[in-house]
Amino acid sequence: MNERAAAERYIAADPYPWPYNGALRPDNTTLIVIDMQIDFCGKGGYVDAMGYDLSLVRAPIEPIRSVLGAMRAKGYHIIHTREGHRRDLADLPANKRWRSRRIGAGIGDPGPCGRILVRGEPGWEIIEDLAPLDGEPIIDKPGKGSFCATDLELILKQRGIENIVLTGITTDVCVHTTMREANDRGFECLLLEDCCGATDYGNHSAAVEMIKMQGGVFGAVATSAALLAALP
Ligand code: C5J
Repeated sequence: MNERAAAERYIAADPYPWPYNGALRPDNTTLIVIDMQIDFCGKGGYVDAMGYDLSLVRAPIEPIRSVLGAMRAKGYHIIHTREGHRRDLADLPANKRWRSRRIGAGIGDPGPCGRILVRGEPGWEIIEDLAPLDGEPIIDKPGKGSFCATDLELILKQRGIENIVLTGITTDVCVHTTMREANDRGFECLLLEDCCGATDYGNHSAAVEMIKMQGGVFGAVATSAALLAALP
């Protein structure tokens, strides 16, 4: 085995072993935990107010906890995101507010966990089980994608990150939008399917499947077990 081959490391993934070039290292790889907030998976939050089954969006909590623990222990970068709006709602598009009110979960309106999806409110907080540690960047985003109107790309570039492991909720909305944004910027992306969840199981499955088309059009898909097995 030559030196280069010896240094290569891959995670068993579909449709190709990830990352494409075998350059999986703590210094160039980040885990991103997307929107694991009370509003998206807690009782009385935004998703609950819309009437969706919370068990689907809570299913990834334990798998994410395992991956987070392992990647922290190995010194990988860890980044968290939160979806939410300024308290004066200056960054809330009128159509987003209108649609949310139409389904009975008006963004900015009062609910059991405070004003829905508003920064600083109890429902906007990341759940305790997955609380960020000091030094782990938290990206506050007004939209679905983590790159839109945030400093995420600058932080990734400053840290020399090439590979992104995506986890969080919801698979078909914020996780997928972030994966697409990252992929278009040249980042090598992996989605951990059991570490994601959606408000509808069919949408979760479809979102996972579409990543694998065209040879991995947005990157690759693996399980938390495959990632844990690949960490040295
Ligand atoms: C949604 C998200 N579904 N975090 N946000 O509105 O996926």
